[in-house]
Amino acid sequence: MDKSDKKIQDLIKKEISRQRDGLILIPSENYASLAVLATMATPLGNKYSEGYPGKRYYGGNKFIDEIEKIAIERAKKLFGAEHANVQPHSGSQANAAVYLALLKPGEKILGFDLASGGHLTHGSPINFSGVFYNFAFYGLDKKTELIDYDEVEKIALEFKPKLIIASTTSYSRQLDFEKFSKIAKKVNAYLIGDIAHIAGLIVAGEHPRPFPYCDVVTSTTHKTLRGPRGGLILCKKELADKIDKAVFPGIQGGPFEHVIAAKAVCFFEAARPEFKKYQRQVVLNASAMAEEFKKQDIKIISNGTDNHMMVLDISKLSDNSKFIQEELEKLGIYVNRNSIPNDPRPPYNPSGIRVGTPAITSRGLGEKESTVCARLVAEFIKNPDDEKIKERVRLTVKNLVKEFPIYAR
Ligand code: DSN
Repeated sequence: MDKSDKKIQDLIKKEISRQRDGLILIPSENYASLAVLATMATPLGNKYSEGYPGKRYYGGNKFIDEIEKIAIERAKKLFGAEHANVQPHSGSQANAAVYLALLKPGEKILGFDLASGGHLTHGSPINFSGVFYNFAFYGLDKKTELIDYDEVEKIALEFKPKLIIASTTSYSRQLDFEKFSKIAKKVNAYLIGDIAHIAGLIVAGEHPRPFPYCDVVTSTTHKTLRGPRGGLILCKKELADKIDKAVFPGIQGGPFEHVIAAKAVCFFEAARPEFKKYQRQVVLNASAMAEEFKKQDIKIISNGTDNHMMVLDISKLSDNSKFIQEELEKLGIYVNRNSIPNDPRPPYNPSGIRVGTPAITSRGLGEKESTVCARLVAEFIKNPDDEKIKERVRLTVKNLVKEFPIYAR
């Protein structure tokens, strides 16, 4: 590696140390394997490959075609999909391509409310989705804080969307794709499963599969799937052509072939038995955390978790989730502040804290340690000025990252 750009080299080293020396509880983050990281750092990124395998607009794509074909086949097999497009640069791009493929501007989409568990690209007015399409939203039942499928059906029957989105950006319970599909069929809408968060769980059998219920599935590859930063679209055969055209030339130009190769490596790793074991542990760890938060009287939205994450409602304990997030960061614990359903507070300083277990599980922490992490976070939230608690957090983080190293020096 060229060491002449010392400024950037130093900052990269510092960032690697930060990732090594902290406990990442942000549920959308993870540690990609060294094989995935090495694949991204190859000259494959030099190549222009607009188009698809066997039909490119540039020469020299003989090997790139082979790589992309392998990535596509592995993705199809992993998720039981009829078609895969591995080119989307991110989950947001994947969603943008799906809307472009299936809708005209102004047509109707039924999305999951952002504060209840949805995503910006599911119709937020400050996102392209909310600007270009006509959205209605379903949220969570006020009492149970679960998706109420009867309510979803009621809204769908009134609104008559052309597309319905099922997703879990901050929803900690399982999605019932079959129920969503019945509703979509009743109103003659497409069903899209945005599995960006739960893709790894699905592959490992820790969450029900979206196919055959969804028409299209979008995902990222860097969250529970533990691959490179990127997006993915899977769909039924009859939609393949529309989806491919929407990705290129619809919204993207040259695909990132170095990332596509890394996606192929990630799919290879995700098909191995160790991956199944890892995902099981992710879920067990999240469940252990949830139990401890409950013991500590911290309210969890939806009263627990079935997956890798949960949102803590800290509105009775603090009016400053931003402060909690920033102070925990100083102690070596990374969480992210998050809105809660019907949040009276603004998104920049909302009433919730979102935590999850993919990253700590990648470094080997188990249920015992996850319980310890939850206890520390809970104690800190309840007593943010207590120096003794802060010191305990600092020391425990130091010991845990030493006992469970990642990206060994
Ligand atoms: N930013 C991602 C997350 O944290 O869930 C969603 O795009």
